[in-house]
Amino acid sequence: MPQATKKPVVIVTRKLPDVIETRMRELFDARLNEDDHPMSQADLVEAVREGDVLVPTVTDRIDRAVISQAGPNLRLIANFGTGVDNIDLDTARNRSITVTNTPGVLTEDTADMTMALILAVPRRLTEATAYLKDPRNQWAGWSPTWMLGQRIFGKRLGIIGMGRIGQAVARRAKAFGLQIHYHNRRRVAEDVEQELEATYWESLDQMLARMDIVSVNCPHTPATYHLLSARRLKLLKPTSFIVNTARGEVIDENELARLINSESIAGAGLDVFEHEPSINPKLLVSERVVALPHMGSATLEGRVDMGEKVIINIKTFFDGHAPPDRVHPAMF
Ligand code: 8YV
Repeated sequence: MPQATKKPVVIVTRKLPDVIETRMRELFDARLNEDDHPMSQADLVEAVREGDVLVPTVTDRIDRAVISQAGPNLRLIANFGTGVDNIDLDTARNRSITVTNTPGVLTEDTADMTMALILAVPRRLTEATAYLKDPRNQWAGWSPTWMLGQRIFGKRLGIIGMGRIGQAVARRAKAFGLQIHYHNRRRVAEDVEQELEATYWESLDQMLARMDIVSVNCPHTPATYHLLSARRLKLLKPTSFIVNTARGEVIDENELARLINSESIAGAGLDVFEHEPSINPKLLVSERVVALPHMGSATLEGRVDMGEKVIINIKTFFDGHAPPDRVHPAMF
């Protein structure tokens, strides 16, 4: 453990909210990214060679090649984000580097965005707005048969991943009259199931074939990579919609694009993509896809809360305690 008197060198890979950066400057020897340029793999290697702590985000690939070049002082990777699929946890553990994340504080914002997509796709919100704003169009006025979408109330929502965010989505969806179904590694506690009136499906395949809307809310791990594979996507009803605010890698994106364009799936609301920032162009051109640039947790309050969690994790670690949001590789 470094001397208590020496401020730890904390290298932050992206620009964070001002209030967080100010506090980091006070507490740590903070090296900040003023102009928010994404760091290259070479920059990241340089950072782990010099720092006591690295604070990466989802845009940084902290893989084996980076971690294995870490200097002797690097003791902590304090991720600014909940998902840790950007970090090679096994290599970090082998090098005795602690990894922390920021769970809990982005649950409600991400669930709001999920709900927004659950409403936006079947009710054709972005398609209708784009129509009105396009100067080539002249709206002829209301019509009883124009821009019809699908009713939300009474439909079946299948949530994949019933953790904090999945449950927060279920609470909202229930209030909109959706019937809640879910698939999870483990069945959730009985009182939670009762509160949400949720039906558990041990078989993801069976659930998929019966849902009207499917929402992906599980982390990306080796076990969930392409969980919605080409085979499973084909189980969906042609009238069904998919929403993903978790990680693009959980869905076979090429196959999803193909099935949407061939009208084998009714549409998708996507906040995340398999090869961010690249997006399959077939998804972008489809009227039946609502695409967002990974902004599920993009509220000012959420980003400040995430920054505070990062600070608490670093501070506790250097005060000699176990940081509250320590990530154990077995959890993922
Ligand atoms: C964050 C997220 O914006 O926390 C996560 O896992 O997906 C996002 O909401 C991002 O990860 C920040 O690094």
